[in-house]
Amino acid sequence: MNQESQPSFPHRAGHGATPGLFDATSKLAAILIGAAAVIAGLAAGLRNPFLTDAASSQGAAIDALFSITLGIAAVIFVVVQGFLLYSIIRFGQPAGDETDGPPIRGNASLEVIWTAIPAAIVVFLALFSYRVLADIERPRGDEMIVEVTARQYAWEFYYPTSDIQSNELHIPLGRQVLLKMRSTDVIHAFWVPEFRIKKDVMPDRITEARITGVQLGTYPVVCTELCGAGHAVMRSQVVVQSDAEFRIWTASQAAGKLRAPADPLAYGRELYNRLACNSCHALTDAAAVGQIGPSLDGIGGRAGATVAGQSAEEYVRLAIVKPNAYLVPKYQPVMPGDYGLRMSDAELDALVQYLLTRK
Ligand code: HEC
Ligand SMILES: [Cu+2]
Repeated sequence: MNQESQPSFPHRAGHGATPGLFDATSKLAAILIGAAAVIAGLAAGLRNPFLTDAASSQGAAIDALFSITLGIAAVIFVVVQGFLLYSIIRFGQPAGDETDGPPIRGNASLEVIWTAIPAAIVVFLALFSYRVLADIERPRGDEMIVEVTARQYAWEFYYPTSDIQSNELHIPLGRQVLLKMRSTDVIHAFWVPEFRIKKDVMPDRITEARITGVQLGTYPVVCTELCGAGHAVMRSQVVVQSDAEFRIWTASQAAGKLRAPADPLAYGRELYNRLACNSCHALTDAAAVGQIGPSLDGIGGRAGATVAGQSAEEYVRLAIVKPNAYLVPKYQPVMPGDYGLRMSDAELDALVQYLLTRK
């Protein structure tokens, strides 16, 4: 053993050996950096923008699993790093010491311990995960079914019991909802970050997810499977409402639906007001007083004579679905251009026929 040989660190050559492995300044710097990292970590952990409070009961169970896993990982991290740090300080090789360490041939009890503890942790986490999964997938008594259709690039929610179709998901607080999901084209994925629920939506099978909103509010529904050019805008929202609010919403949706027109006149009148034609067009029969567009009293009588070559029916239909194709003189082109998309063909027919009766 040659204790007088050159230090093994080339950059120290010629400066003589520094006593100890670290000098006081680098020790202080290491401690400060470590302390700052711990404080930043705590701050980020307490105000984690990626993990807001879970708004579903399933989310709470998943968060509990996540916290336990994170907690175990944190303990292991601290213990391992602690031993590492202790070893560096306690057994670090002094500068200039080039002797060999003592020969070690393994340590049976140590190896048993560091095999047994992780094995126990893995088994515990597997059992815990299984329990959480079984719990969040267990049907409660009176779950409400919502059929979810994903298509490039929109979500659609259908309530079979009330025969309601909506592009927003509304659910009553505290009631379990079973989502039966299907795609009409490619693979999408249903995700509500605040609910912690993420599930693929496939074209060839129905996938299911259960959600129970436990916090009133509106949360984003996100498609989280790259599904094409419009993937980023494939979003909707889920509204968790009180029972009463949910019933009002259901009633308003049901009222807005196409009903078998018992009385075509009454039906046309209802469509006229529901589609907000009344806000712009006066019409005595519908008690409408709007002033932005021309009054539609007598439209059935004059429509055939407005544009050469267009029958009364053609004119009225076109005036609704393509309002700017012909502008009534002295009026601004402000009539919405999307009525053709907002109405079913049957609704459009009924509305046109109704207006034609106004002579
Ligand atoms: C935001 C206001 C607005 C709404 C809502 C609106 N319209 Fe109009 N509409 C107009 C204006 C302004 C005109 C005249 C300019 C033009 O021809 O586009 C017009 C023109 C028309 C005409 C031609 C009238 C004529 O005298 O030749 C018809 C028919 C018509 N609208 C029907 C409807 C129906 C049916 C609805 C509901 C489904 C509706 N409009 C909703 C503003 C509106
Ligand atoms: Cu998608």
